[in-house]
This record gives sequence, structure tokens and C-alpha cells, in this order.
Amino acid sequence: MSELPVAQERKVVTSIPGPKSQALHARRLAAVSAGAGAALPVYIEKAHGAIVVDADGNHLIDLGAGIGVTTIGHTNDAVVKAVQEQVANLTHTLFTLTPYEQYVEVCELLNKHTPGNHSKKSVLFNSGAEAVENAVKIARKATRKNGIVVFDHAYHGRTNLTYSMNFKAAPYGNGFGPMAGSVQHVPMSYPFRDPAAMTGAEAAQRAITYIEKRVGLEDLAAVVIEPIQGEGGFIVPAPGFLKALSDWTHANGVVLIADEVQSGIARTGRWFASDWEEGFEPDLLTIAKGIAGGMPISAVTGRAEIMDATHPGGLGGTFGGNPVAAAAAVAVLKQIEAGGVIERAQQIEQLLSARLNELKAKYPVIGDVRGRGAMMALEFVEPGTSNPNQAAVDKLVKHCHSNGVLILNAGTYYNVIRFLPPLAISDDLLNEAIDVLEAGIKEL
Ligand code: PLZ
Repeated sequence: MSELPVAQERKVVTSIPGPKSQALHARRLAAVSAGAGAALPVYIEKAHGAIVVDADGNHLIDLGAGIGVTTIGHTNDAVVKAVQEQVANLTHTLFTLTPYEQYVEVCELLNKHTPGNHSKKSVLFNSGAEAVENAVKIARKATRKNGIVVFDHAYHGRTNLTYSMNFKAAPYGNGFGPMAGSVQHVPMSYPFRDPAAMTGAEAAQRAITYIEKRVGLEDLAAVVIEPIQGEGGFIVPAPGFLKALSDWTHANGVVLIADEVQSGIARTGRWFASDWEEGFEPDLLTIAKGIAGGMPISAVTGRAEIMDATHPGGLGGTFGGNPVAAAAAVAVLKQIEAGGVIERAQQIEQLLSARLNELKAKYPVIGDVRGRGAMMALEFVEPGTSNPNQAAVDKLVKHCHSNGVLILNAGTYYNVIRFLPPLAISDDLLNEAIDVLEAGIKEL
């Protein structure tokens, strides 16, 4: 369906970045704010499946999917078709003025496939940060309280409220004026770095004690947690942690918000990462990234009584749930519903976890392998210790990029390599990308 076929193969034909990318980068440096960073300045012209093609004709294996966005695959045929048809019919009305069906359909699909059998409603926005902002607004309105609890290593966005919710002040918050108030950070369950025998329930109790002592229940509106932390380094909390937390919030009238912006929409081998923990029942979910194959759209989905507590007119925005993006989301959600997509994420986990655990057994610079589905990571350490090894990750990321594998780092200490491939990736491409990574590890 994409205009020119994109061969699903790695092909490095120039240095990376090549001359055309370098020329484009010079233009960019003159025209674009320095505040927008550039992790890998190769300028991409087209993409399909799991391959992105740059201006110089290099074909790179994509292990990042634009940070977990093109989960269904680049230029997925059904998404391209839905967008092309929709863009020719209707591009905008503003849903809160004169509505259209696609918005409603996205909400119906999300209400159906998010965790929990309770009655649910949804509302649509443009970005992950906007979804998180609105989930907090909704929780505050429903509880008539202000306080928000977030976790160490969390990432929630780049708006004033959401950068105040991030764990890392640098680079997200520093120098950007007063942080939003009423946000408190408490300890996360981080099995690789927690005391060896600490269970999920114990880690939850540690967090709850912080909440009770430092924050108090009196003014606490919501607890916001990524069920698998994304930017923080794909930290999977110990089993039982999420359930104990939601048991506590439910018992205390606090809204539990699961930020599934990175972990949601088939990424982890379930519809949502929250589905992996029996008994974990978030009240609200924030959803974005993988929902629409690259089109910008996000959602808050959750308990109908909480979602309806906001007065009519209290939620909205000009572009939220735009018809073209909504049509793309319907195309993605229906493919997941039809079967095969979630199963593919599970197969990718099997392949990745076998290969990555082999690497860990061979190379003491790898301290931990973790994750679920097509959301897995390696945490690098100074061999024989658990000291974070950012230098190794920096070298490996460079090595992979030079060899046509687009790979992302992550982690509070920048010492994690994360795998977020489009689910359209073949086993062969995935194996080839890991071979490239292994060659880099050997050279360390
Ligand atoms: N919540 C869990 O992962 C976005 C950030 C990229 P937006 N993560 C990628 C960057 O450097 O800006 C994210 C997330 C979780 C919220 C967000 C925010 O989503 O769509 O970037 O606003």
C-alpha cells in the first residue's frame, strides 16, 4: 500500500548519517530550536513494516517504532487506507461542536478492551501528556481533592503538570519555572535494584507507608503508575505490587490511574500491561502512542462514574480525537480485535527473551533482562557490580546505528537498551538486529 515498496531488509549504503542526512541536519540546526534534541540525525523518507529508509537510501531495522508508536507496523496497509479515505471525506469539525462517528467508535473499542468489566467511558486527546493531564483533572474533579502520587523512575510527559510528575528533573523540568504543586514521588518496585528478597507486597507497603506518612489521605486524589515503566527503563514491578497498590487505593477512595501510554495497545502481549497482574484494577487508563499506527491521538478510559463526574464543557480541545487520527485508531484496534497482533507480541517475547538471556549468560556487562511481549530491555552494569554502565550503552547505541539498527536507550541512569520493535517485524530481522548488537557487545 505504501507508494514505493520498502524491502524488509537491512541495507547500509553510506556512512550513517549519510551526506544527504548531514545536509538536512545542517538546515535543521539553523532552523529548529536547539531544545528539540536529535538522538540519531538520519532523516527518514519512508518506512514500511519494521524498516525505515533514510534520505541516503539506507534501510534501517527499526527496534524503536518511534518510541512504541508504530506498533502495528510502519505504513500498515489498513491504517493507510483508513487515513486516505477519511482525509478525503472529513478532516475536522471539533468533536465538542459537531461530532462524528469515528470518535465514538474509538471510545467504544477502548471501553470494551481495557481491563475490568465495570461500565466505562472514554474521552480523546492528541498526546500522551495531554491524556495524563486530563486523567488527573478528571480524578481531581471526581474526588474534589488535589494530591497526586507518582513513582520513582516515572515518566509522564513534557507539559507543566506532567514534567512535574517525571522522576528526572534533568532534562525534563530543570529551568522550566515553577513545578506544578501537589505532586509527590514515592518508591517504585524495581526488582533488580530492590533488596534481594523484597516481594511485590512488601514493595507496595513501602510505597503505601510513604503515601500515608508524607502525603496523607486527606487531600489525595490519585495515584498514577506505569504498570511497566517506559522511559525509566522497562521496569516491571515485582508480582503482587500493582494489586496491593490498587487494593489500597480502592479501600481509601483514591483514583488509581494506569499510564499505559507506552505499555498499552498489544505492546506487551496483552491488550494492556495492566492485564498481566491478576486483581489489578486501575480506575482510569491513559492511552496514546500505539493506538493509531503513527497518527496523533490519545485517550483517557475508565470507570463511567469517574469519567462522568466532570461537568459538560470541562474537557475538550480543538484537535482531540481528530477524524483522521480516529479513523486510524479504529483501523488499528480492529486489527488487534481480529487476532494475531497480540499473539505476535507474545512470539516476539519468546524470541527476545531467549536471545537476550543468552547474551546475559555470556556477557557480565548485562545485569538484567526484563520486560514483556515486544517491550523488553537489557540493563547494563559494570561487570561484577550493579553499578549502572551508561558508557557501554552509549557505545552500543552508536554501534547499532552505524550498522543499520535503530535502537533506543532508556533508564534513569541511561544504562538500559530497550526493544520496542513494530510487531510487523520478522523473526529474521529481529535476529539480525540482535546479532548486530552482540557484535557490539563483543567489542566493548
Ligand atoms: N506517559 C508512559 O512513555 C511518552 C517521550 C518522548 P507524549 N514517552 C516518550 C520524548 O522524549 O518526549 C510518554 C510515556 C508515558 C506519557 C508520555 C507522554 O506522551 O505523547 O510524548 O506526550
